[in-house]
Amino acid sequence: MIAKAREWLQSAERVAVLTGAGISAESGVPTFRGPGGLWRNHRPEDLATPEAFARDPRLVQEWYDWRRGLVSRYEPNSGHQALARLGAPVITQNVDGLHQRAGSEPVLEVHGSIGLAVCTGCGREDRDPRTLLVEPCAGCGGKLRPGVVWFGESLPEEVWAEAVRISAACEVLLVVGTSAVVYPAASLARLARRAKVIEVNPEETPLSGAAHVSLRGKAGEILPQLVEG
Ligand code: BV8
Ligand code: ZN
Repeated sequence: MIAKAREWLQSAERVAVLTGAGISAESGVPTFRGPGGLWRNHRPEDLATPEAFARDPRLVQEWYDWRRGLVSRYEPNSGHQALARLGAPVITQNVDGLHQRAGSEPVLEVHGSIGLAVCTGCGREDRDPRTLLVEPCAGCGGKLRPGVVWFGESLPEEVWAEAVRISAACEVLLVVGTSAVVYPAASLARLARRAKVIEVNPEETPLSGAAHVSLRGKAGEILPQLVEG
């Protein structure tokens, strides 16, 4: 199975990668729906929404400040590094920036970036990791929010359009570490009509049946075997 998947990756002209929280699990980042999927006693679906921010902005800002602090301490793992060596475009649902730090290029962050702070008052954007969302905007005193896509919010248009274009054009789509339940990101694998789909995940997902090869295992162990060098 791995030999066949490696052969497809080696011989394809156009490869694309789609990743989810599972690829960052071995870096220590809790996944959303796994056993460690509770983020400091909060379910992401409860706090990663505009309604939660409207209801209790400080709770949501503190939760993201806590996550931003965590993410700054994580390192890319051997799975991120193997994908950087592969050199294919990475479409990621993750907001932790680990693909970029491993050297992947381009990285399409369809759910935004937790490293970005955006002012809901004047729209000012700030990538300084020391910025605290609980502090008012330095420019206008407005409330800061994380530059991520919340549930019920639409995805960044240009990034999404590019992700759709790359998925539809690729010959091999490598899907790593996603439970494939969040839409529209999960629909990208179905958009890759002409592609051979290789899934890497320790568990079965709704995508496993449609994948041409579904490799049961951890990204940090399997990806280095798939990517030579
Ligand atoms: C939108 C950023 C509309 C924030 C996130 C009912 C049915 C279908 C859809 C919906 C529905 N009700 C609502 C919806 C839409 C909703 C949705 O899909 N909900 C789901 C929960 C049903 N989607 C939205 O709201 C999207 N927007 O639809 O807007 C619209 C349209 C037009 C105009 C206006 C509005 C926005 C979705 C984005 C939400 N933001 N994150 C933040 O991070 O705080 S989503 C969040 O979950 C993450 O970003 C992640 O992307 C996403 C999915 O999680 P995964 O990445 O897959 O991670 P998960 O923990 O689930 O799975 C981990 C996997 O890794 C597992 O399979 C595990 O086995 C595996 N794994 C574990 N260890 C390893 C491993 N794999 C490899 N190696 C390992 N070591
Ligand atoms: Zn402002």
